Amino acid sequence: MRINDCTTLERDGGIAIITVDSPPVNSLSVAVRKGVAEAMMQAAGDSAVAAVVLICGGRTFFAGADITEFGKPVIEPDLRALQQIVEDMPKPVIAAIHGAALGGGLELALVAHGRIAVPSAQCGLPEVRLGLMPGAGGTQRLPRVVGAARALEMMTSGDPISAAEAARLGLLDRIADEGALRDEAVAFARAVAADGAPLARIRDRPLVVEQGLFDAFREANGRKFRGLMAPESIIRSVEQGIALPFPQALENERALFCALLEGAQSAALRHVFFAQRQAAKVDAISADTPIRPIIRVGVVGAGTMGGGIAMNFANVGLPVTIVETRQEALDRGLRIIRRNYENSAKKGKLTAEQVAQRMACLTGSLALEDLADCDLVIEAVFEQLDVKQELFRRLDLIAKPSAIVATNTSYLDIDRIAEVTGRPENVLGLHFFSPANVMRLLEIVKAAKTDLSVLATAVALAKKIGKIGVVVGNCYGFVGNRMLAARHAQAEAVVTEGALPWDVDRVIRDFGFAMGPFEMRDLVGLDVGWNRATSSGATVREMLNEMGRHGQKTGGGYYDYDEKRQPTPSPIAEQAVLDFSERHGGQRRIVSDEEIRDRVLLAMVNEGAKILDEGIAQRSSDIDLVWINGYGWPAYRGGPMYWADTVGLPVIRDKLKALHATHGEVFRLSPLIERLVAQGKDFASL
Ligand code: T1G
Repeated sequence: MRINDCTTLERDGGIAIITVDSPPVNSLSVAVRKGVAEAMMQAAGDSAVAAVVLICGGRTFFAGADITEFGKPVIEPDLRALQQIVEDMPKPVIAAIHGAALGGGLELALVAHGRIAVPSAQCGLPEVRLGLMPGAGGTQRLPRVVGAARALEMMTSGDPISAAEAARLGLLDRIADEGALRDEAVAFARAVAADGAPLARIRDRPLVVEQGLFDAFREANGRKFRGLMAPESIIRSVEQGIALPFPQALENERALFCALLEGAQSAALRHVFFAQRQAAKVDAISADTPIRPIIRVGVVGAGTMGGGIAMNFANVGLPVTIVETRQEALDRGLRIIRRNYENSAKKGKLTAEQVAQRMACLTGSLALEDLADCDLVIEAVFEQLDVKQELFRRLDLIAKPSAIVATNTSYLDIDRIAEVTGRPENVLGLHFFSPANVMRLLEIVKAAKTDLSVLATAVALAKKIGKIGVVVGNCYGFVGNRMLAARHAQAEAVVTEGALPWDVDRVIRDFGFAMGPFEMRDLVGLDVGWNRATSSGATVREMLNEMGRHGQKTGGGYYDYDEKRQPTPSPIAEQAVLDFSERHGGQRRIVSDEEIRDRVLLAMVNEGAKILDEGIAQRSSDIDLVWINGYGWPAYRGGPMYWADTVGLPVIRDKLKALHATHGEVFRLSPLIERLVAQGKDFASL
């Protein structure tokens, strides 16, 4: 019988089967909670029912609380009330899991009296990724099943575990055959009912915790948890819960959860969660925009970028032909790829078989002609327009007519590259970030003539290879590097005026970045984009390069590095700064941390506003994703445009106007900010 729009209650002999089907992911919305509660109570009152199976339709078991309900008044029954109904049922309840039991979904399964899943299922408590923590008993029940140490790892990483691992840990009681979940769950329920044993509740299990676990865990993860509130709340909930009666431990957990829910970090991370899903929705692309099949991929260039790019496709089983001009460069590139995979295998992230499978997808060649049957060719050659144009002329003659030809350029004008081919509609930018096999961001750059089916294909391909694909327009630096240029101009300006590089890095690191602009420059290499032939000491960076100080790779740049690459401010770099200031900046002065932060971050926000106004980015949250996933903007601050909204655009406007008055044109206020303030709106309203 139908209980409500998303819940049905059926009988299979003495077994009641409650099925929830609430697309897209069976999140525990009001309707789902009401439906399951009502069905449970009917099953409880039905003397012909000996046990209950709780199962979901669609692609997954309950994927957690309904995130869209957060911040709204709670409508009963809330999740904990539903859990109480299940846990207090007078007859066994079996949770039957496929897809993923996540967050509140797993917490609901934990109050059932048994859990069965198909081999492909996953179980996890990913709340920490939303700046939250399990708020429905997860911090109290999971440790009672898998042990406190493993539970802390799962809850503070948010990583789900496989059904096999869950079964090994005792989180699952049985594994069903794929496609037989319902039948095997019914059989399991029937067996439990027939057994007639008292109904075991996880809450009644003892919790044994090794001495010193919590402080050791804090110590081991201090760097990873830096700036984040949720991990500490999770640890505290488990730690404090030990000494409390279970009901009080649940109340303590709830109080910690609510504090996070009402906090700024969770609001920002929930913004990022939805922003990631929004990014794939491109206004110009409709559901019926054709997506081209990408069966074979070609990569030109086996250097750092080309090799990393190629790995993304090999990772998902796509055959990739990598072309180089010299055998030793090709061999070196393939050797580095293999080494990367083998390092992952050493860390347990890949099996030896997976390494072999991925290497088998890669074919090296010295002939562009070997790319003739590729559906997509990506070039990652020297960042010089004439070099790329010449390559595109050749590729245009070799690649099949339907092939998409993409450039990985960071700054060059893609229209100038497309125009040398006879297929500008099949040309776009696929801007990967180094290391390309690790960084999740992919800027998908639409050139003037890029066909929409090519764009749609790139958006779908980004999801397939696990990238966060953000569609951006064709301008100098697109979105990320254009704002990076604005940031760096101010970082260098404040150093010329009186600050030192390590002052700027400290301020930016204290804001939440993993490293500051000068540390990042040393890491990437000061000589990237530097030309010895034309270098004339025109910037501190040129001065350092001319001294042979190219950053970490030469043991010194702005910082000196020891054998473990630990940085210390370099007296040589400091002298270069002072000399440069004397030549260009006049009298040095104290530059406050607040001024450094405002100038560096507001220059980025102002540039982001111009990018929006020019239509280079479709929405402000796309810009947030670019900076979080490409440049390390702290996700718990939501991204530059989200952060500006939290500061308040009127404040941003006034600060920019003041900076414009003191530092000139570079801070001229974006008209978009002026308009939004006048309308009482913010970036998110666009
Ligand atoms: N609530 C509401 N909507 C959700 C949702 C959720 N929990 N999860 C996904 N969606 C939407 C998503 O916005 C998108 O919408 C569509 O579903 C498909 O998602 C008390 C408090 C389940 C692994 O953190 O990890 O429980 O864009 O594109 O790639 O302790 O969604 O189509 O309109 O991601 O196949 C904990 C979050 C919540 C899981 C599927 N649970 N979701 O991935 O599809 S807090 C989570 C995911 C909680 C308790 C606490 C993934 C997925 P639209 P998708 P996918």
